Amino acid sequence: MTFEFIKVNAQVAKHIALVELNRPKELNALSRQVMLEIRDALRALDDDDNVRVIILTGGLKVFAAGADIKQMADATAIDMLNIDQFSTWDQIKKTRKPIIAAVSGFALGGGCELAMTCDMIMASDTAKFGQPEIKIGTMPGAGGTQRLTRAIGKVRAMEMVLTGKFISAEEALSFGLVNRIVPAELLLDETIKLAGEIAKLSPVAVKLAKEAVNNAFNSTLDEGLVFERKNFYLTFASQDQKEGMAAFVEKRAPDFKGK
Ligand code: DAK
Repeated sequence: MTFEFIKVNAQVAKHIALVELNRPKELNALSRQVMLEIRDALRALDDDDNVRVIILTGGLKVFAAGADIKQMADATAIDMLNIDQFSTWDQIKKTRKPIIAAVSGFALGGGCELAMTCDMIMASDTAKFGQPEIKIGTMPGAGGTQRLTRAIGKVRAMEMVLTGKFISAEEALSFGLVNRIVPAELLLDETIKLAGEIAKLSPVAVKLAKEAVNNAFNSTLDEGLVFERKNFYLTFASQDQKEGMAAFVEKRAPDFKGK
């Protein structure tokens, strides 16, 4: 897969794909083209049976400084409506395999929203998160008011969204926005390690479990429990469940095939 503004390595490690934003001069600003490329890459990787986990990163200097302000500056509301960028963002949410964001440097505006749309966030010690749209006369438009609030709670989200202030990696960790902090030079290795733990497991169970966790945001507890139960039953239709339990009983390592 070759793109202009992202680099894709479908096997950066066994069953692990890496998608790296590559628009350094603009601090990885998320232009329409960048978002379309991310959409296309994720679609292809979701369909690739050799890939079990996807890592999304901006490299060590910056994750992404937000949507491309220069591209948006003169747009009308109807331009925004007609461009319908949300369908590209929705693809990220629709990806069935786990996506781990590896964030170093700024993750601002759409960049913070992009990281939050992923399933987990690994942060380097230089990571900075923010929703600064308010400072340029607008507000978050790709989930910032919703996902951030769910992740860190109302008063903290309110302060970030209403003032535009950035938070450090340490604050992000203590607020529950990121999984962990690692030194910048170890970010990719540590993220691959986390991805590797998941990639060893049953891809069927992983997909169903991801879907069930995400469903917690869209349902009441009782609805979520029913959804979870159905996905749990479904794992028993997989060869992977038979293999996993047989391997436990036979005291050997399981060999999951994703069937
Ligand atoms: N867009 C375009 N260019 C950007 C950019 C951005 N978001 N951020 C930085 N750049 C460009 C700068 O213009 C500069 O370009 P040149 O002047 O060299 O041509 C270059 O990157 C380097 O930036 P700086 O010189 O400013 O670098 P500094 O280290 O001094 O400052 C900074 C770094 C990240 C603090 C600063 O660049 C900054 O404040 N950037 C803007 C951050 C921001 O406000 N982000 C939120 C943008 S609004 C939607 C989905 C999502 C969104 C909206 C709609 N739909 C689905 C419809 C999201 C909206 C946003 O994210």
